[in-house]
Formats: sequence, structure tokens, C-alpha cells
Amino acid sequence: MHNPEKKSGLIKSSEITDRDIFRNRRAIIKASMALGGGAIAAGSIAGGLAMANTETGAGGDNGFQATDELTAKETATSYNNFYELGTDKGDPLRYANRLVTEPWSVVIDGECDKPGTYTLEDILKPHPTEERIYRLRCVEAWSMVIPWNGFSLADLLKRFEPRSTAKYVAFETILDPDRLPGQRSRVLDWPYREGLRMDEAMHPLTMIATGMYGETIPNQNGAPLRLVVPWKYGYKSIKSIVRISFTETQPPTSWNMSAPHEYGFFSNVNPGVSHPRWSQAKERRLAGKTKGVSSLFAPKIETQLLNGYADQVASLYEGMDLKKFY
Ligand SMILES: Nc1nc2c(c(=O)[nH]1)N[C@H]1C(S)=C(S)[C@@H](COP(=O)(O)O)O[C@H]1N2
Ligand SMILES: [Mo]
Repeated sequence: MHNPEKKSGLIKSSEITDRDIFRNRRAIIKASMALGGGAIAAGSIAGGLAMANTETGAGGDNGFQATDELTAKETATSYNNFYELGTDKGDPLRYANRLVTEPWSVVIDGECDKPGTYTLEDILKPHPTEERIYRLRCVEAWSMVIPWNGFSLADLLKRFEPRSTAKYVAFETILDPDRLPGQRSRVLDWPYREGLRMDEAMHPLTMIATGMYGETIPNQNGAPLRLVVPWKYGYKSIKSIVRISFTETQPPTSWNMSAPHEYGFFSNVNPGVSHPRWSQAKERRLAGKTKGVSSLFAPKIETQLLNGYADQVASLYEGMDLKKFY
């Protein structure tokens, strides 16, 4: 992957959405409650909490509703990594229509009792979607905050009745070199592959996204369905999935195959472990108000262990050496 200090890309102008206003309001409410609640009229506190409740089902954060300022939709849909469509940050949007998402089906195979080829409709039908606001931390040391629409991967996987021999889950992206311009280059060994340990795949934070910002997910962000694993570097969140396999052994993954000394299987966000070519201690946050600048000029913030999801997922890695944890 690129050295983040060398590579830059243009960010399109952003606009303030209703959501930004709502989120700012919630942040103000939170702050005022921390101070004793005196500063805000009772009506607006009640209104804010009611809105939070309909969104989270619980009114709490629990990792599902990051309170960071949202990245503008225009940025999250125009500054992308999707190497099948090209390696420049603008290529995925530029070539988005080369990805044909209809018809779409997903092959389910390996260690499960309900393997088969499922149409997109079969896959999605039983799953109501909800909104989750997650931080996305790219290994290149930039990050965004994105409202995804989707559902827990666990709910999907359970339908295929994985066997006790299923220790890992492997994912593959569409292979279509005739149409996808990036797949004519050997930058990666296609198709793009990713994988999770079974307990990571079944963790409630791990989701399948079918939308973002309340709309159908755009092609450049991985239509029609992609993985989102918020505590891992962005490359684990594989786009445009066509195959899900239950495996007994750790599956090969694209970035690990391409540069094993730079990209591990776990790829857990860890500010204490540098990439061989750059530090991971900080990140450039592409926030809502970023306008007409490259990520190089976005504000630098501290990277958090497990991308700020340690309360939720650190127990998955008990006994792992934090100095080698990556
Ligand atoms: N199939 C596929 N999935 C992919 C990638 C890719 O090149 N191909 N890039 C990954 C990387 S490096 C990141 S940071 C995220 C970016 O997601 P976004 O463009 O929606 O922000 O997608 C990940 N998923
Ligand atoms: Mo990334």
C-alpha cells in the first residue's frame, strides 16, 4: 500500500447535513449532562434522547454509535481504496460504473450445513438494517467516521449453520478483469481476499454494510454488500463480496500475501506498532468540514488502540503480546 506521506488526493467540498446538526446537538447534550445538565432546556434534552433511542435501540454508545464528527458524505464517497477500480484515491468513483452489481449472487461454502449459491435477495431479505457510526482507520494513516447501514455479520453467518470445524471465515471480492480496470494490473493477486477468525466474525460489531449515509451503498464503497470491521485496519473491510467460505485453517488474505512483513492476518489497529515504512501512532482525520484539501492537511489525531473499540473487543485477544499486536 502507498506510503501516506507521499500520496495525496483531493477532497471534494462538503455540506452540512441534518445528521451533522443532530450529532452536534447530541454532543452538546452529552456535554451539558456531564456538567449537570443546567445549560440546555429540558425539552431539547428529551428530544435528543428520544432521537438517540430510535437510532441505537438503547440510547448508549457501546461502540455502535461513535460520537466523533462525521466525515462528509462527499469525502467518504470520493476518496477511496478499491484497487479493482484503480489505485488512485479518485479512481473508484471515476470508474464506479464498471462494477456491475445486478444480478449478484454470493457463494457460501466450506464447513457449514447450508452451502449454496444465494442471490443477493436471498442474502439480504431476512435482515432489517440499522445505522451504525464507526471510525474507519486505513493502514495508510488516514481515517473517517462513517454512518453505515447494515446488520451484524453473525446474523448472516448463523443461517448457513457453520460446523464446529469452522474456525475462520474467508471472503472474496468479484473477479471481473474485463470490466474492472484495476484487475488488469498485477498490483494484487486477484480476487481480493480477506478473512476473520470465527470469534471476530461473530462479534456483534462486525457488520455487513449495504448502505451508508442512509442511502444504498455506492459502487466505489463496495456495493452491493461489504464487510466492516471497525477495530481493524481498513483493508480487512472487503468490498463487493461474492464468496464466503467457512474454513478450518487461517485463510490467505490479499495484503498479507502481497507483503507479509507489512500486513498481518489480524491487522488490529495498534498505535504502538509501526508499519515498517511509517508510524501508526497518529492518523489524519478526514472530518466533516474538510474542504478542498488533501488528506495530508487534515488534522492529525492520536490513533487509539483497537481504533477505540478496546472495551468491546480486547477480550478477543487476551494473551496476545501488545508489542507484536498488529
Ligand atoms: N475488494 C476490495 N476491498 C477493499 C479494498 C480494495 O482495494 N478492494 N480496499 C480496502 C482498504 S485499504 C480500505 S481503507 C477500505 C476503504 O473503504 P472506503 O473506500 O469505503 O472508505 O476498503 C477496503 N476494502
Ligand atoms: Mo486502507
